[in-house]
Amino acid sequence: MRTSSISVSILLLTFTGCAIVGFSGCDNDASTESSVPQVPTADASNTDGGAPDAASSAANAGTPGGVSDSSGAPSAADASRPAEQTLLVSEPEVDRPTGMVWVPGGKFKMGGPDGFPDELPIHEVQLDGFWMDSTEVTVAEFKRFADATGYVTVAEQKPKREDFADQLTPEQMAAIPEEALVPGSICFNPDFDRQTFPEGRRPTPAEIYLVWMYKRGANWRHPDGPDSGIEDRMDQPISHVSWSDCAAYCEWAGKRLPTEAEWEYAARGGRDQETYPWGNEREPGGRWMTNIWQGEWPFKNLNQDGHEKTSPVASYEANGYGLYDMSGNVWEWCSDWYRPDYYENSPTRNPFGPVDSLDPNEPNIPKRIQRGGSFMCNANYCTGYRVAARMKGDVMSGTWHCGFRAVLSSASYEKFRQAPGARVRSNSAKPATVGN
Ligand SMILES: [Ca+2]
Ligand SMILES: [Ca+2]
Repeated sequence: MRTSSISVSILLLTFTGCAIVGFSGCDNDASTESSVPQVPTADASNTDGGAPDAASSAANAGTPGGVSDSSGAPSAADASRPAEQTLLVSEPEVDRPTGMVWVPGGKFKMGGPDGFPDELPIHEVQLDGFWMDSTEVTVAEFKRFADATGYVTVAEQKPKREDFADQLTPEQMAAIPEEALVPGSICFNPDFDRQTFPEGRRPTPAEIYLVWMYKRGANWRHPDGPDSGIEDRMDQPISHVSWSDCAAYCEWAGKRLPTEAEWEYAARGGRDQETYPWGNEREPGGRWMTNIWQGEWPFKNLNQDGHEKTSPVASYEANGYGLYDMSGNVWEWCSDWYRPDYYENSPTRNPFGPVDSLDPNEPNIPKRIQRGGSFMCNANYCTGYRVAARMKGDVMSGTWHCGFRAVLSSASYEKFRQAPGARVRSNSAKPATVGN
């Protein structure tokens, strides 16, 4: 059952030609930062290197907007290491979860100087080590989950008029045309009006709507619409999944979504304040290192990297931690709520994000963090493929260019082993054991 709006603005724009509130497919607007009020978080006083209190950390991953909480967000167990303990660096001596790599604990400088205002201030973060999926979750892996559980994603369900109650007035809700209330998801609109879309300057958030459309029948089984399928995409990343869809997968797999800090730390691959997972040069030696958009977005995709849409995961080199596609291919959901001012208040150790969400462009829509950019990102607009770049999305909306990968804390290893979808490496010579 839907519990919140799905991409209400794109849906209404598609069916009525009128957008009421916005969508954040790729709208990181640098001009919004100065108007953001400075609201302290529950962990604002915890900037001395101590671990956040477990209870408050769990609460920090809380759920405004009526979105059900689940394993998408870190649990109290994940934050149970007291401040006086040294950071967990080395991988525990247990059977490694299948498809995951160990990201050793440590400290790093989070944020970057060359992007948007919400990437500042650069601040030190200390993290305990964790396992992370080496690739984005694939269509095949998500299908294994859906086949085992019968799970139905948000995009596969018919929206109801009352789903929009938090974002629209009663009059606006009543004006939604019946034909708009069909299952679907957000896709690129190749027929956008090229005469009205700006060239040579950054489009406004409202203008960005023009290049997206709510496509009926689009979902993870039909990524480009009802006439498309997944038979030839099993090794490609899942897309059209909402945050809650990802959380449901994580619950089944015994994992959780990464915090934003974990995601950026992992993406950096051990490099200090470099722009990309592989260094500072986007195309070293003229070689494309990731699946993004070449040419001027959204007019012309020159397709120089060989992939116009999603590419099979691990088509490009891994970073220093053995992680693939941390830049490009699809955006990846994180557990944190989005606030542009969070870095001013972030605790130092194992930050779990703010207690609530605020996108100044769309303050009524609860949004979670997305990271890493996608095949739709390019140099003349969002540059979301930089490791410091931040994005946010309506928690109940999937899109054709956002997926996810999961992580696992050492403290949750025993719970993981008991999860119905858990898998550990099959080549282990050791008997199955659980963490200490
Ligand atoms: Ca590409
Ligand atoms: Ca990615």
